[in-house]
Amino acid sequence: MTDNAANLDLSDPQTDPYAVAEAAAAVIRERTGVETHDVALVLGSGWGQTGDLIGETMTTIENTDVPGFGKAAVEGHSGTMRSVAIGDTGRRALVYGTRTHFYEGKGVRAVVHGVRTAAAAGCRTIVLTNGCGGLREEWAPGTPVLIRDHINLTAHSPIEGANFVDLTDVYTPRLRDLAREVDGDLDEGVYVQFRGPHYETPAEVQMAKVIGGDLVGMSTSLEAIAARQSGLDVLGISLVTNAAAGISKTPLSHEEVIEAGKAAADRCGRLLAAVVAKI
Ligand code: 8IG
Repeated sequence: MTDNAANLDLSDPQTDPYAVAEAAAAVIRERTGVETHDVALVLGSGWGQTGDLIGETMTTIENTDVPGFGKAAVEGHSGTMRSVAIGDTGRRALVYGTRTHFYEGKGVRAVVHGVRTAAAAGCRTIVLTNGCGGLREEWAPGTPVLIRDHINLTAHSPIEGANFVDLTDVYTPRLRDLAREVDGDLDEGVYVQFRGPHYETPAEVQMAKVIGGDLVGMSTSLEAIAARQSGLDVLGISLVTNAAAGISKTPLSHEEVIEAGKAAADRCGRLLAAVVAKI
């Protein structure tokens, strides 16, 4: 291995994660032939098909071909990223078919690498989607909800060193307004990120409710923090794929999550496509 290759290993504390993001962005530029991507999207559980409605896929890249990216760890996620032409706007979206979750144990740098790569590739905005548990009974499985704010219960931060990033408006108000222009029925909620990979106990779900949460999941918050540090505007949208534990009477299953995603694909796909066209 050359020194250069060793420097691109995100799990090595000596590695500069921003250098890896620059290297990843260079591969994306080379493979797509596009100098600048404008918007990045992370497609979480249940959002897999929705990327297709944004526009024409111009290039598909295997994650394993890009420095710092690994294989997909979860069934229903795909290990590729795509460069999508946004309608006929001349703008490009960088669409990640999967994400690295904190519970995979690869470290926070790996979790936020896609965000930093998006910024290095020129994106000014990132759309973070996820599948999650809902705490409000009126949110039936398959309901998309805008993330208004988050509570990060991972006890970790993607920020390194004494960098006091302001998180007053993590989820850009203007982008939430824009999403509501597209779909006036969209509710907003506070997303609580747990470490996972187990789902919460009913007591933990009640705790999330008491501290101000509306949605429980295993992603997004750490990515949103890194996005703000990189100067990206953030739109967060959760798809409630199940009622959180103890909120409904049936136990949670990964199959239920996949099914709710398929059922909601149409509404979510149209929402994403319309929002991305307006960003
Ligand atoms: I999909 O109920 C999905 N992801 N923590 N809790 C947590 N993560 C989730 C849930 C849930 N559903």
